[in-house]
Amino acid sequence: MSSDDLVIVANRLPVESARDENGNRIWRRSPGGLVSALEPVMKGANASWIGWNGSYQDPGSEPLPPIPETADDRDYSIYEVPLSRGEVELYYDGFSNSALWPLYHDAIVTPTYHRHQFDSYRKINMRFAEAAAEHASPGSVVWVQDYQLQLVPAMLRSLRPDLKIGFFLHIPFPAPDLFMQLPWRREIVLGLLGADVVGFQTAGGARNFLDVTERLLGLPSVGNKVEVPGPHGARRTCLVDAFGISVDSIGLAAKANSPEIEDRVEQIRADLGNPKTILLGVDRLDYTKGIDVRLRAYTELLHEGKLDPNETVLVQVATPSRENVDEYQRIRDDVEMIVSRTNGDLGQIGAPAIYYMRNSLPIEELIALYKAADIMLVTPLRDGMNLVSKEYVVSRTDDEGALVLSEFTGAANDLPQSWLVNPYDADGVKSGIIAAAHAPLEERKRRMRTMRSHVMHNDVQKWARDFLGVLKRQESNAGEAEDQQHSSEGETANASTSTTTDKAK
Ligand code: GDG
Repeated sequence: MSSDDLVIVANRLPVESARDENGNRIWRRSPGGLVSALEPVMKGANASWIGWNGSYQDPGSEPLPPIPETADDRDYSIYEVPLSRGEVELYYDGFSNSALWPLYHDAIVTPTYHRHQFDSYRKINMRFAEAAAEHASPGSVVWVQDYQLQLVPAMLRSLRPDLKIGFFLHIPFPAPDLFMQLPWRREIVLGLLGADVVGFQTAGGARNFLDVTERLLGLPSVGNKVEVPGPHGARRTCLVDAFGISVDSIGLAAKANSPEIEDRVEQIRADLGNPKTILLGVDRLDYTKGIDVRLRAYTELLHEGKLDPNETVLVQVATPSRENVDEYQRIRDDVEMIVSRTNGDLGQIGAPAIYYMRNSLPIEELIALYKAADIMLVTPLRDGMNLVSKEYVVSRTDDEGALVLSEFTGAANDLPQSWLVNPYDADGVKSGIIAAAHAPLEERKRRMRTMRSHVMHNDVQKWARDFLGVLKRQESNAGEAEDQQHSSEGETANASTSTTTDKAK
């Protein structure tokens, strides 16, 4: 078994299983920003990626072909963490997406807390920590990603005190009063504090985390550092900061400038009937994204005659997501009811008011849609960052287009030249859309140029380099194993500290 100097630990692997045109199982690169973000920093490093391959591994389930050692331009190793259907239900659909996801998004829907789901979360986090402990070479850097794996840093430190451990949370960290709902709040905070650097999308998230650290554990911060007590009176430092994620700006802009995409933009506009104004939404079909908010605002504007249905269309791409979780079925029903009502009331033969696609499209098609859209609608009720807004901006190499953006996204900090709206204020969203639609071309261009320049200079590769740079500079905490037997109120961490240390290299 090889040992690696940079280990990425994420719920999902950078490859996913699919079928080719002959129906054969193949592995292909997963879509999404994290892979593009991390591949450049993994190149040249002795690197590996640890995660779940997205398929249930139960006795009797269809065996998948082994993931090839190398594929395309990949030059890092991949290690799979197997999960059964039952484990995915408890750890992923359950605790991660029915407790943590809604809680961390301002409890837009009510989080549900079940002990057996948290037990599974703890068990699976240990499985990931053990895999990382097994594959990391002595003194190497391990970067743990996102809310599904918040216990991994402390577990991994107890298994491998020699490692430099970083953690990045892709979703918001909630206000302290909300976080305090979580029955296992102490265990989660202690889990994160096992890292040398804990990164958040925004300064607000970092502040919230430092607040709960003080409230729950009585550990004050000095600047952005917390002194964490270890075993035998030892102390180590955990650095907490904001590192706003971004997109592969150069790669996306290059695609946006390709002649194939230019042709596709023309064709899309023609297929939509060459309307004066195309509005666009692109989101996972998730209740945090405010898809219903923008559809309602648009429908009202059509009914009120503030937008002309003969000159305007809205295209909404809604990528299927987490369909085993009840609340996702509910938001799908809500969205589809609005679409069908609006089209029933206002659509004409060959000219619906809303084009709705519940589909995952190739990235090239998304870029063509971004370039075809006069107004991009990004209206989440809460979003850690929101990459769609940044993808739109870097795709607009013509400097045209207008972005209507929710204040409650991390991206709002980076893109203040957008038309910022409060998604809870229906009239405010409508005014934002109208202001963007009526803004003079020069003003739109000025705003877009500034935003594009910002995202071009602050791309995802910079995000990864910045985080890893801070992690590598962080004073060495090596050699101080964390006591893993933390007890939270009513719950005891039963993470084993001994079973796998012999596997560590
Ligand atoms: C989480 C946080 C944070 C969407 N539909 C298709 C497709 N996508 C791609 C987009 C974009 C990505 O998925 C979505 O990223 P977002 O940032 O908008 O939202 P989440 O999925 O909720 O991401 C978020 C992010 O992590 C990164 O830290 O910004 O706050 O919630 O890249 O383009 N891609 C393709 N076809 C689709 O149909 N190819």
